Amino acid sequence: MAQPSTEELITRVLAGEISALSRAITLIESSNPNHFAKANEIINACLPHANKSIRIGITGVPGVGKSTFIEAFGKHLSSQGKKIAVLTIDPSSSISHGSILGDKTRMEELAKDPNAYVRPSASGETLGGVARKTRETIILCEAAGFDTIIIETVGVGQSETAVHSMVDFFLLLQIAGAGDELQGIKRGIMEMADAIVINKSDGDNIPKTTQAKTELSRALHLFPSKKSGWIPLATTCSAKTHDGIAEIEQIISKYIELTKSNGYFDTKRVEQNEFWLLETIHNQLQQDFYTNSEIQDLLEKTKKAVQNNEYSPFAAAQLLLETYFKNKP
Ligand SMILES: Nc1nc2c(ncn2[C@@H]2O[C@H](COP(=O)(O)OP(=O)(O)OP(=O)(O)O)[C@@H](O)[C@H]2O)c(=O)[nH]1
Ligand SMILES: [Mg+2]
Repeated sequence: MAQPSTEELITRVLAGEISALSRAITLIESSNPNHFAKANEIINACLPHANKSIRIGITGVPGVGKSTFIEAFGKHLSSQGKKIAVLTIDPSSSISHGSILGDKTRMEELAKDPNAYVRPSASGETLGGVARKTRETIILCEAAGFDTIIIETVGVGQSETAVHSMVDFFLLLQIAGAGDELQGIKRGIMEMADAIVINKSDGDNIPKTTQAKTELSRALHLFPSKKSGWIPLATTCSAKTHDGIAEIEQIISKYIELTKSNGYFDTKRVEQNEFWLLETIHNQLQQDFYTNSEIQDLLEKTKKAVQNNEYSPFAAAQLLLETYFKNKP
């Protein structure tokens, strides 16, 4: 099949055509340098049509029910005529493989929904790479008419920070009785959360989740107040029975209403754009530096010299940087 021209692809993405959207995202994800210019052209054309959605980040340790929750929440939004794009950030998926397939199967119903689009993250990438591509994918999805963007990330490592810096609302999913230790919840992640939702609040589990909600609500009040003016809250839900799902939508709506009226919503997006501008520069500079073959050789040698106390780390760094910049046009 002939490849559509970039212009045609743009027209079709803007018309909300899913196959064109998928193709454009594949161009963004491609590591083929010939695709960079095309991808950038598409992103630039989409930018004026982007920015109109609500972006929601969902995190929580493996097995907490993120995918099941997103399916329930997504169906709920879809039933009101909303258009939902679900992206996942999983920098480890190239190693663990299973996740991508797992997510697809677990969100089967949502993936079939005409109002929804489910797209797992690019595999075989560093977090920096995945994050940049996801940011750009958000733009394309918004331009294609999706009004709610949901980003799922595994609750381990640095990926929450990356997701937090690309969403409006950050939701932490937990289960009751596992203990913070077990759930790998670092204080930093709790502080980032705009809401903590205790999932699996069904059957015999309800008393435990209700108690966890009370304890968490108390703990959340001890956290420093947020720039958004929003006080994070704890609630319960069951992704299985859909109990509490509608309430979570209301919580998010209230947050959006508050932050749009006090200006924080726009300020945060401006700050996020600045963050990604600098982040991309840092990433590319680093990559260019460390993949330079002369630098790679010299770095090995200087590492040894530093180990043997022949060079101070600072003098060695200086030497490396001077060598790097000398060869730049
Ligand atoms: N009882 C009950 N089980 C649930 C609920 N939500 C999810 N589960 C089950 O918990 C298991 C894990 O759910 P997933 O949605 O795959 O969890 P996840 O957080 O996306 O997991 P990873 O993608 O591996 O990080 C599945 O067996 C679900 O059926 C719930 O609300 N109640
Ligand atoms: Mg999942």
